Amino acid sequence: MPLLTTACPRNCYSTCTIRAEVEDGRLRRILPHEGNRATPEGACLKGLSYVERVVAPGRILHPLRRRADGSFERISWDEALDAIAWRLLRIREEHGPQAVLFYHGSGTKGLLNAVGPAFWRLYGGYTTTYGDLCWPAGLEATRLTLGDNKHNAPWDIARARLIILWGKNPAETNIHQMPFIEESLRARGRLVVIDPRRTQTAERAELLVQPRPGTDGALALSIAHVLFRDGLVDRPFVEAQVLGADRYAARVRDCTPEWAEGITGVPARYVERLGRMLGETRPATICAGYGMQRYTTSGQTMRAIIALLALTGNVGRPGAGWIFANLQTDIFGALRDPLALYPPEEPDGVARVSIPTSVLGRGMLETRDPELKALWVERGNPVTQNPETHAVLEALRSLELRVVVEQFMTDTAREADIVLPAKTMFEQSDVIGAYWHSYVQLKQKVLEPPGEVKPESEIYRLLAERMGFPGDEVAAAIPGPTDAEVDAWLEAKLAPWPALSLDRLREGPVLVPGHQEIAFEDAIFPTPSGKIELWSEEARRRWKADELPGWSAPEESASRDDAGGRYPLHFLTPNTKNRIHSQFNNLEMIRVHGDHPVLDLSPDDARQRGIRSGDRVRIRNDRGSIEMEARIDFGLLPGCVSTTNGWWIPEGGTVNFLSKGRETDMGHGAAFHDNLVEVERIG
Ligand SMILES: Nc1nc2c(c(=O)[nH]1)N[C@H]1C(S)=C(S)[C@@H](COP(=O)(O)OP(=O)(O)OC[C@H]3O[C@@H](n4cnc5c(=O)[nH]c(N)nc54)[C@H](O)[C@@H]3O)O[C@H]1N2
Ligand SMILES: Nc1nc2c(c(=O)[nH]1)N[C@H]1C(S)=C(S)[C@@H](COP(=O)(O)OP(=O)(O)OC[C@H]3O[C@@H](n4cnc5c(=O)[nH]c(N)nc54)[C@H](O)[C@@H]3O)O[C@H]1N2
Ligand SMILES: [Mo]
Repeated sequence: MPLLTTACPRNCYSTCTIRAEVEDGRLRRILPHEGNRATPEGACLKGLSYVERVVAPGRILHPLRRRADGSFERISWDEALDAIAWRLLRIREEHGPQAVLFYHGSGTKGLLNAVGPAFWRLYGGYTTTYGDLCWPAGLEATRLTLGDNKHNAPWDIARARLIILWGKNPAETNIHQMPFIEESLRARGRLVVIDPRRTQTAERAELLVQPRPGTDGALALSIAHVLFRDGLVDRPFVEAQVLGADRYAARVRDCTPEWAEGITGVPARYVERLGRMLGETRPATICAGYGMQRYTTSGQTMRAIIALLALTGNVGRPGAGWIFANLQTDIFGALRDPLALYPPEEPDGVARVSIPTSVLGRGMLETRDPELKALWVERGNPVTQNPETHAVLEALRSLELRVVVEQFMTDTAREADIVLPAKTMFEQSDVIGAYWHSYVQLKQKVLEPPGEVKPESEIYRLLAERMGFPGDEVAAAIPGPTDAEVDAWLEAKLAPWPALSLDRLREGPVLVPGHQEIAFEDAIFPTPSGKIELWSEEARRRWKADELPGWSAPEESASRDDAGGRYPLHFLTPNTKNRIHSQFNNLEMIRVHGDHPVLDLSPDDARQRGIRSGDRVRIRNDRGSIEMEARIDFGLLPGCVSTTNGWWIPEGGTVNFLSKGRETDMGHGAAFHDNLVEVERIG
């Protein structure tokens, strides 16, 4: 049976290389591909479930139009495209092209994602979003400190003698990292996890440190205090490579472990122990997750954590370093584009970037001159995944035209006037990068799209024709519908890199040309000073932040108590093993592992509220409320409650009804983990 090499383009660290077994036009099995040294085990359960996902009963296979009663009816492509083209032309004439908002989420990676913006530029301009829901505070903190976002190859962590997983839960979110961590443990490496939850990852650690959410900056400053106080700083390294260490020593002089205990709740003796471990164990790797950098002060927090590696000489060496995001495959620019860090600057001046994605709902409602009239959504589920679901729904419902390109009837698709059926990863070829390993991959087409499904590139082409865009400009920007035309478009993008031909990529993943296995081993730090910057003037200039890393309480945190104690619980909404955000939960293969949302509470918090496992509870704050089943979690830090993000509204548990749209201190990220709630039993 034919086995075709392809790769999983989900927004996930692993970006696995896989083999697809196809028989009679059907996807039969997903098998491993050992050509990718980072993911030789093959796909996770989600990846295996693609055999169900591509043919799942709820898959949208035809264009749909909303009826007056809110239900949907099947329409033809001609009807759908005519209706959209006509309304888009009228909106442009009456209000200008920028009355249309083009929104994309992170549903799939690939170079072809660039055809959306290309279409809207041909339309004459559009409004779009800037920033990102996911990782920008950490990206920016890393760029300010080290000059670039890259890290050692995934397998290098096996050489670490000390690994600190700081707010990262790879046993669920990056399962392919765990075998390399195990390898380090087998060679007597040490593992520390810092997380308010006792996660599956923490089960492997010798030490679990549980800070109050949003207080990691204070913990890091205090560890630096111990390093300076006890002479554990790598002086020769710091003198040669680090800017601002002396000023930082002065900054942390009063940040004693007792001071940190008062803020973080972490016993002072643990802070001492962490300081000694970091100061005395070489090489050390700190791997930070993305969950912890979605607070209003997390840019500064991340800078304080990276500083610990600079002070101990753990940069540019095997088994050492800062693992956050490895953007070495970002050679096309476009690879990073879907996750843009800054407001994209449009050289031709046609797009108007006006809405931070972290405040999507309110941003849309407040947009003037022109007001928004239409919305196009692809690869995203903003109703479920963006902060302030109430505001996002209100904003969507205020529009004249909503088009959503989707595979399934998500909360966002259900709000649409017209739903267009989206391809899956198996139904069109594309080239993808990654953000953990450094392989460039061909996500190969292995199936014909089912029903009347069309890839976005074809949808845009058909619309462009109807709307009378200049044919030559369309042909230059958007590939034609045949497989050969798509391949030629991709081949042209790859042309500057002879090592990356499509033929070569068809065989398997290719390490990006110029790949650095040990990041910064050349001691080249592209910062303004050419050194690792603990003192960053750019941090002040660009973000009005202190030049040095520091700590202040997040805007919404129990220690500030702005809500007068009405909302004493930190609401954690982490990711979970068997979904990617709001995807996969509609599949039988996934639902057998959990088909309803559950709220974890510590025994103390539950007892105080008369709650027992299995009770129904309401989680609420001034922004909203949701209801679900309670479960006692003996590993959870008291003062925190936790449920996974990504449940659709009809399932209950859409966590962003309670979150607030706010920007992080750096990078235009979403600080929606600044989120306090109260919980009560309702049955
Ligand atoms: N299976 C699966 N894998 C995924 C994803 C998925 O949805 N499912 N999503 C992908 C994406 S887009 C992302 S962004 C990554 C995210 O990957 P991770 O960062 O690993 O995931 P999260 O669950 O968001 O956060 C990790 C941990 O941070 C902890 N945390 C929260 N607040 C704090 C804090 O203030 N301090 C500390 N120290 N810890 C804190 C949470 O309790 C959680 O256990 O995973 C990627 N991989
Ligand atoms: N409260 C809370 N909210 C969060 C988070 C959190 O930790 N807590 N995490 C945040 C993070 S890290 C992220 S990255 C975001 C993710 O936010 P999103 O990217 O909006 O979330 P997904 O649920 O992955 O939705 C992607 C959608 O794209 C669709 N899709 C997949 N492939 C294609 C395709 O080829 N074409 C089209 N048209 N559609 C496709 C899928 O069916 C799915 O509905 O969520 C954020 N929201
Ligand atoms: Mo993310």
